[in-house]
Amino acid sequence: MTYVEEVKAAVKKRNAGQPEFMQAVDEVLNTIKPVAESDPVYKHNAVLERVTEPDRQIMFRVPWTDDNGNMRINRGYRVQFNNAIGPYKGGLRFHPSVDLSIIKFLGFEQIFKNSLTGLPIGGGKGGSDFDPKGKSEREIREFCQSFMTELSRHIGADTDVPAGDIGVGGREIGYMFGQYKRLKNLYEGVLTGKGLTYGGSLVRTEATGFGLVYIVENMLEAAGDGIKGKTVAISGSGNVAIYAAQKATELGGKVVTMSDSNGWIYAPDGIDLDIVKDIKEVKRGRIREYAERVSSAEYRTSGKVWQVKCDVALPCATQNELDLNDAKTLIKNKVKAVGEGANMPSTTDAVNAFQAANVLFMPAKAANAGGVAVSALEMSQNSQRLSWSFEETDGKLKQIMNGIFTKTAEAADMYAKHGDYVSGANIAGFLKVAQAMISQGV
Ligand code: NDP
Ligand code: 2IT
Repeated sequence: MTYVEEVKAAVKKRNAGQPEFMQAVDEVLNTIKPVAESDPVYKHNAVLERVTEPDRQIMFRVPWTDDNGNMRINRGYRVQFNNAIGPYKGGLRFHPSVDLSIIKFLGFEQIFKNSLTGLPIGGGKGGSDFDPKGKSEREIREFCQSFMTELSRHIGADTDVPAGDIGVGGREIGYMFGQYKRLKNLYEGVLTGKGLTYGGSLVRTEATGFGLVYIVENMLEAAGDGIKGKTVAISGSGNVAIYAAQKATELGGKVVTMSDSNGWIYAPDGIDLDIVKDIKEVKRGRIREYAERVSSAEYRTSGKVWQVKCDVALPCATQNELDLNDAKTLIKNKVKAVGEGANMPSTTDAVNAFQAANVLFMPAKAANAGGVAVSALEMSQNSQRLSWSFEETDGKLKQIMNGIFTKTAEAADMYAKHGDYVSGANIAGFLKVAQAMISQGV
């Protein structure tokens, strides 16, 4: 058995019942074979065994009371995966589907994504199976405070810096920051994605979606093309989807779909984002309401956004939302480029199908790294006790995405195949972390 196969088998045995984590590990290990097996230094230092085993996995009980006075219990998680190149960094997800497998897949991906940004941040992820949908403002606040009461023991501005993810936005970060400050008597940049009046960075809200479109534009340009004039299908209607749609529109694309977990909208003339923002960011409503307000748009509850003919597809909702059938439909409809805004939104079969059909495909680790990159810029600003302007921060984001594209493309050319950005991102991300781990001897 080769080194990679040995480690894959051992990880599988040790982590039975964690399908998403295994999916993420298999993808990384399969693609880094050309480097991990070309030099005995990796096996000698057990680098693959070490990088697939979190430094620490924290699970805790989160008690809170609902509006009827009943006590409710959820489970909280923080997986501190790897801090070879900086403090643990990664989001918190509040969604009923959250379990250890999901948090570990996200934390594992985060190691390589954060490495690709070129900034000094390690990998971690956390969250809870708490469902924020339908909860009152008071219930959300109490849950966030209770969650932070335990989490605060494990994090710190130089230790582990969480941020948002699904179900965790500016409101939740605010409540958690307030509770941390109260418990620790410390005003420090322990969370990113904070409000602009208390240490947040301009562009953090937009960063993941903007960064996604910047790198998709880089990828199209390298193929002599661009987003201008393209029809764009987007899934999701949360933070990433909204700002991907905004930037794609600003660059001359036409965004025709968005979705949530109940259904999706098709707007053949292009989506009006002011209306989406009002529904989602202000009223916390459902995407269905868009079609109630815009008569030319349709709302559908069967099928998926991927059945609409498009040139560019940006999955921005959740893991494994785009499967082989969806990939086949997109390929049949002549999709040119796919950029993953969500983490691991395409199944392994779907990724293989896109690559076999020569569709330009930018994987999540590279494509959605803009969010965590601006989080790292927020950490820098907090340390300096300064705030940078929107233009300056957006300029840095653009530069970082450009750098990620270049590193990814070069690693693909050097170790895999021209245009194989999946291998390129995994290899470029891995090399830096592996070197740091070997140098530090732990
Ligand atoms: P939000 O909570 O703001 O939005 C999530 C969107 O995806 C909503 O429209 C939601 O619909 C939909 N969605 C979530 N889960 C499911 C599901 N199981 N089935 C169908 N639809 C679903 O989250 P974000 O926009 O922040 O995150 C979206 C993706 O981007 C995630 O994969 C996240 O990990 C990734 N990401 C986020 C970053 C960030 O900075 N926020 C950075 C990098 C990656 P509904 O409202 O019905 O639940
Ligand atoms: O998946 C991700 O990169 C995020 N949810 C953002 C993490 C962060 O620390 O900003």
